[in-house]
Amino acid sequence: MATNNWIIRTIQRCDFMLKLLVHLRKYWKLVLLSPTCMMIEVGMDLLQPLLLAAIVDKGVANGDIPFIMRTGLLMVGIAIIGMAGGMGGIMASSFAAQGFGADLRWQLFKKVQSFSFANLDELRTASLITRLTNDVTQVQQTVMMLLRAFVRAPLLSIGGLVMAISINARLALILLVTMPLLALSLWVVINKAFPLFMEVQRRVDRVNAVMRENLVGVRVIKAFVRAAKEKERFGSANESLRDITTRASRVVALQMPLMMLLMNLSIVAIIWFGGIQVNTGQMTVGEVIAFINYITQILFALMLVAWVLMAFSRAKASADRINEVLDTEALIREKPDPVVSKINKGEIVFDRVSFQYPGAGGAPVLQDISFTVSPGETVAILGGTGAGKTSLVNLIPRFFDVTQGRVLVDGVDVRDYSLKTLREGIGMVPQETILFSGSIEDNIRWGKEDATGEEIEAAAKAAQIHDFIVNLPDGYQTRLGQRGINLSGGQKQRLAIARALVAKPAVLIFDDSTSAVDTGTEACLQQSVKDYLGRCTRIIIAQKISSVMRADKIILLENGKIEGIGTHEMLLAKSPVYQDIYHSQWGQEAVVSG
Ligand code: TTP
Ligand code: MG
Repeated sequence: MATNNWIIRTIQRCDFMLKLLVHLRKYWKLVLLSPTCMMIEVGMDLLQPLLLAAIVDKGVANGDIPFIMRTGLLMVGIAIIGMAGGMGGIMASSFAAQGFGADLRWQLFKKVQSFSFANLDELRTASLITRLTNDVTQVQQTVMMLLRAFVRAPLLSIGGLVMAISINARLALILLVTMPLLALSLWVVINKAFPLFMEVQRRVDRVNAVMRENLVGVRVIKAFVRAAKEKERFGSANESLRDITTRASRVVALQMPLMMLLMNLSIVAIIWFGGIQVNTGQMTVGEVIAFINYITQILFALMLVAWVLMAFSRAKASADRINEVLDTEALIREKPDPVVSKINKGEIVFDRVSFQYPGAGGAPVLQDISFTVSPGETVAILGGTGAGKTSLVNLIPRFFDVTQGRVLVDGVDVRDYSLKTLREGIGMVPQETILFSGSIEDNIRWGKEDATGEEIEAAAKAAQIHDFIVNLPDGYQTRLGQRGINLSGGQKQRLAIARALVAKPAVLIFDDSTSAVDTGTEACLQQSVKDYLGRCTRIIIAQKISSVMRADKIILLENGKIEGIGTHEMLLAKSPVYQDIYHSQWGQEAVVSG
């Protein structure tokens, strides 16, 4: 019963690997070639002791030099064939493993691309990076080892056993004692090492996590003079990794001398009993030598198994993390038969929408939101920080799905469009500006791949960034990011606006996109964007009244509920909350732009 459990547990332990090995399917030719080559190598390895025995028994015993030479040459020839087999095996298995790794990375990458925002919130970016690189490499190495050792070890041990028995079955009985002892010692070592290696992997994770946080936040760490504290944190993670690795290595190190002891004891036993048989003429000296050779090969093969099992336990942590990504279901799914018509009017309707972030408890972030934006209208969403403005607009391009109610664009539920149609029809300038490395022109063209030079310039002009760009030494070709220039917050925002403008979508959403732009520039920008876009629906999120007062309609959001809808004048007359905001900002921006 206990054995059964152990076997089941072992199979369950290996299950993670089987799931990944499916990706090897494509390389079946290499996967088959590898053991074939290996068979040649092992076969040659198994022949050598026989020839050695012949040299000793026939050549040396009779002083037959030509025989020794012939057999010696034969041994060299066999060694060369064996080497060729070995090299072929290594090459086949490493090509297969490399291909496997590349495919796995590709699968993971594709999967991540299909993730919705909620998925990405759950599996953090930094962790995904480790999974796509480090973890894949770990598994890839294990696959390579598997391809080699799992074929070599059984071949060598069974082949060795057959040869040993064929030489002298009685002497082979020694193996009956040695093998169980060896298996037992292996079992003990592996059982001790397994949990330790699991812990090693966890602590590697921990070191990675601390390091990632520090690299990402190094500026903040400096600003808050936290370097000493962070060093301490990293130091302790690093030391705990070292400690556990040392412990694991100690256990593994124990295995080698134990094996050697068993092996040497076996050799002593063979020489002892073999010697007796040589004396009585039942066995030759050469046979004893060959026998010792085979026993050594068998024991080494078993050691190889031990190594593979160790590597397996190390790869498990990585494989689990990879499987977790592959098994994650994208939370936003497209309808199998989406609506084909494109978005061109730009009408938006929120129909009794409530929304709660997946996995979040408490009150919904948005409650019972209903409003209509007619084509070509400019609607502003005003509300304090955390009111739910970003959450609200994120529902339009379906970054998240509503919990209740529905969102319609051009009269069609957003869930009925394909994501491509929907998102092509809706332009977005996100609250957090993200630009890519490359030239300024590349970054604007990002919004529309086939944009002409004029289109790019027009968009930049409308975003009030053209004058700045042409004054740069390389103009539109100026590089950003790594080894390029850095932009100020407001410059980045305007570049992101240009990127969204260039595609001229039917609906444009600006999520607090002018927060870092001064009031004067903002007023110009609003006008130029309006002129540029013509009849395009615009949704502008803002916290400043000055940014919204010219809008056709203002939606006042508070704590996820609509507090009031109307023009500036209407709200000023009726809504006490709006009046409060207005008066608190009065004398600042309100005056400047009013
Ligand atoms: P937001 O919708 O981000 O609030 P906001 O855009 O009005 O605020 P700000 O002006 O500062 O940009 O957040 C509303 C609530 O939803 C807030 O309690 C945080 C929560 N939230 C999440 O849980 N997950 C998310 O991805 C986001 C964007 C918000
Ligand atoms: Mg926001």
